[in-house]
Amino acid sequence: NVQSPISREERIEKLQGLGSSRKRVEDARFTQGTGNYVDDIKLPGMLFGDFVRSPYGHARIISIDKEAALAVPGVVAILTAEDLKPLNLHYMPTLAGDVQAVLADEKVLFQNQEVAFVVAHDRYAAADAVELVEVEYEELPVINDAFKALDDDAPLLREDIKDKMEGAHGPRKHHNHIFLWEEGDKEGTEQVLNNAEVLVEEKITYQRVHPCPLETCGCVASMDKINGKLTLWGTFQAPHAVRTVASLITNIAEHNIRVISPDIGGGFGNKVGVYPGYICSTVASIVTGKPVKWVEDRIENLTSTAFARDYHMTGKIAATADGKITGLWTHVLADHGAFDACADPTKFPAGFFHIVTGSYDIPIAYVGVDGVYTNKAPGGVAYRCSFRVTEAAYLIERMIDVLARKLDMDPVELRIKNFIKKEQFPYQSALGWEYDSGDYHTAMDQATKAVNYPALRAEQAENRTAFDRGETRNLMGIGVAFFTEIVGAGPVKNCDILGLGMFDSCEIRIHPTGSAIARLGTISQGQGHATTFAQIVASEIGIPAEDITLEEGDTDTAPYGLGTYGSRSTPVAGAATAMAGRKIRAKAQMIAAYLLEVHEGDLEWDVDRFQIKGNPEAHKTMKEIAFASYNQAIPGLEPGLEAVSYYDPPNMTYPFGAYFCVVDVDVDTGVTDIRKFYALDDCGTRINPMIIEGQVHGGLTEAVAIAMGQDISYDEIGNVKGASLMDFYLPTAVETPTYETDFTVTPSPHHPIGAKGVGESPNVGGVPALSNAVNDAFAHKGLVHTQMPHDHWRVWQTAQRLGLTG
Ligand code: PCD
Repeated sequence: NVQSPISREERIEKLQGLGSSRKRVEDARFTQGTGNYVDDIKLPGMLFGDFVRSPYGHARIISIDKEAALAVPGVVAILTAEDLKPLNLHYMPTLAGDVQAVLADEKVLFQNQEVAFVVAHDRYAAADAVELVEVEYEELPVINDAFKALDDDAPLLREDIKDKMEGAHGPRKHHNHIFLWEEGDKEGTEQVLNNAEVLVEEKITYQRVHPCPLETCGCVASMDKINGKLTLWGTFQAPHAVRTVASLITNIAEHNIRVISPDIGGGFGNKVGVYPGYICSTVASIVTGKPVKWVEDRIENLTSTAFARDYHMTGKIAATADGKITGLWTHVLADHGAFDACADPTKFPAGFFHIVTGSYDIPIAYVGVDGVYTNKAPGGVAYRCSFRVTEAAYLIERMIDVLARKLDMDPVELRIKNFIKKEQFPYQSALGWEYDSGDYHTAMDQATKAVNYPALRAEQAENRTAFDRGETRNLMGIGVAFFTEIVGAGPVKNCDILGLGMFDSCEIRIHPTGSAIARLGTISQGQGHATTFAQIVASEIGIPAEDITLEEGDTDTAPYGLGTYGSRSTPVAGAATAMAGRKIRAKAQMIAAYLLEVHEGDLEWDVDRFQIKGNPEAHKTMKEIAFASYNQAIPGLEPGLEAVSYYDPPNMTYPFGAYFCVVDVDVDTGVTDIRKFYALDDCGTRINPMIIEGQVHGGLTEAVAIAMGQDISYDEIGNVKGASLMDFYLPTAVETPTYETDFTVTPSPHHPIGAKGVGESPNVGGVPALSNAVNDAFAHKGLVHTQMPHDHWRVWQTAQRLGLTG
């Protein structure tokens, strides 16, 4: 062996492994318009599908007349529930154990519900024909207020299950009731509340919002009748699960179905569920023998595919007079819309809402969640949060501020006083979670110093005096939030979706010349997996990241995995990647031992090679080992160098963060300027700091969107408001504030490289930080809580209610 020409530092640098801000490899194609999205797929003879949708929120379908529509040149077929019935496909199972109408059967239950599917030679003919399908409706009374859904005289929404008083999650107590889900110690908590020195109670609503990926949902279904194979390209965040579900509901053998998620233009939870468009396109392809494409427009996306939140929460906190929290009681009235299509692990109909004790050491707690049906679109996805964590974080972080006001205590001080301490980890929460790791005091300390918190409060005091003297019309608000996320679903023993355990996978193949391909069960939607997961492989096996191709999303080639949502890719598939890398390294060590004629135990790993302990000159690089594995007959070893790992995480990971936000509210206009936003995130070991920063910026911008404006509401006759980007708030660069990011590193003790998820954290922490800031602006004027979104109109109304407007 010759002396290595480059230094050890240079060798590390060359790998671009863990911790390197490697540039995103996918951006060359994204920024130059050569991405391959679903709508870019064009197949010979391809047909186009489009939906006839209900204009009513609740109505009986009297008749459907297709005649005029069928006469439009280019129209091939029109499907209705009647056509799907013989195939038993007019209803499909939802992820939450309910069923959802694929095409409305006798009744429509929300505005823009799918009623008929027109298939034509081009998009235009399909759209023309949609206009000509004549549906006669008889309007029925609408319920869009979750609080009225369980009234005795509330109209019956779900006729299809009216006699089914046992739902997927236990007994239903009313015809519009879905489930009651409870966790914790109800009686014990109530006792603590009854004896509390201090008690606060607040009703806090997290409004209905909608993830708004730039690319809407869509698919192309292509049934090849000759070989019996169905190929389904689509905007799927969980391609393998889609394949299994498609097989179960169509009875096409699973090996005859190939699901491909091509490039995806943002997911944010919107692309987890199964939508009628996928089923209708598949049926239409089977019927016509042609490929069929269906792609939603923006209004269809905002009004019919999965919504998020719509949680009406009540929180009660018991505390001692000096601010030690002694108990937390919560109830949620969860509005699930017309069908329960929430995307949560099967055993958790309210997702991970029971992380609601947050970052605090609360000895006793109770959660009760009642799910109800209303005349709204189905869904209930984790819009940039891990299964209802953002609702939980919002509730506890607002309630802590409410308690701070009651005690006349500083909200930062109150948080610090109740934090789980470093030495308490792993920490068992009152609601059953085991927090893997955390160091909250250090993070809060770093954050308060970074923003100079005392100076901000002093400035605010001056601002308030000036306001009262009439010298300014702006009120300064300071918002703090300290959140704990729970990501990486998750242990197969308690997390599954439709019976599929939530493990994930990675397969790595090293080629003879020392480059590699890695395939994962996850699917990037913009997160940059091709960049970051190659970095994990690089650090584990010593091959430069640029020599590793990363592939996801094709069920014919990728190992089975449960997909990308709930910030699970890094905690689960990222762990599988490290483990697969370690299997390869173990075999490489045997090969190196053979080549160097020593015992395996005499070797040590160093960056990109095995070297003889105490004699680093004698070594074999991974590149040399890779070639040898294909070139030499090594006694006792199979040729080749590859490995696969299916990883079932022992626990979830618990990233956390300290966020500060400063706003200036103009009381005469309600215009709220986000003057400062500081975000400290701890996601354990950081794979790519640049990507993390991008993830934090993106998540914070979605937090601004939600806290400051997004709202999917309905009027009393069932019309959905916020159905287009004219009404639904999507911040542009103009409204987006400047963010300061920061970090601490508390590695996950059970993850092979210590990494936790980060993609969702900024949304989980960002929303309460913003809302707390707006509420804080008015705190000295007697405001305890005002509902989101804090758009100009609502903020102005608050100012007016408090008598502050001119
Ligand atoms: N990372 C790093 N480090 C660490 C962590 C992480 O570096 N420590 C990175 C990774 O690798 C990636 C990212 O970062 O790349 C992220 O990650 P995560 O956290 O693990 O996550 P994922 O799984 O991958 O993903 C998911 C998420 C979610 S969930 C959401 S909503 C969103 C986020 O992601 N989405 C999106 N982000 C994003 N971005 C973009 N661009 N796009 C999109 O769509 Mo859900 O549940 O679905 O609601």
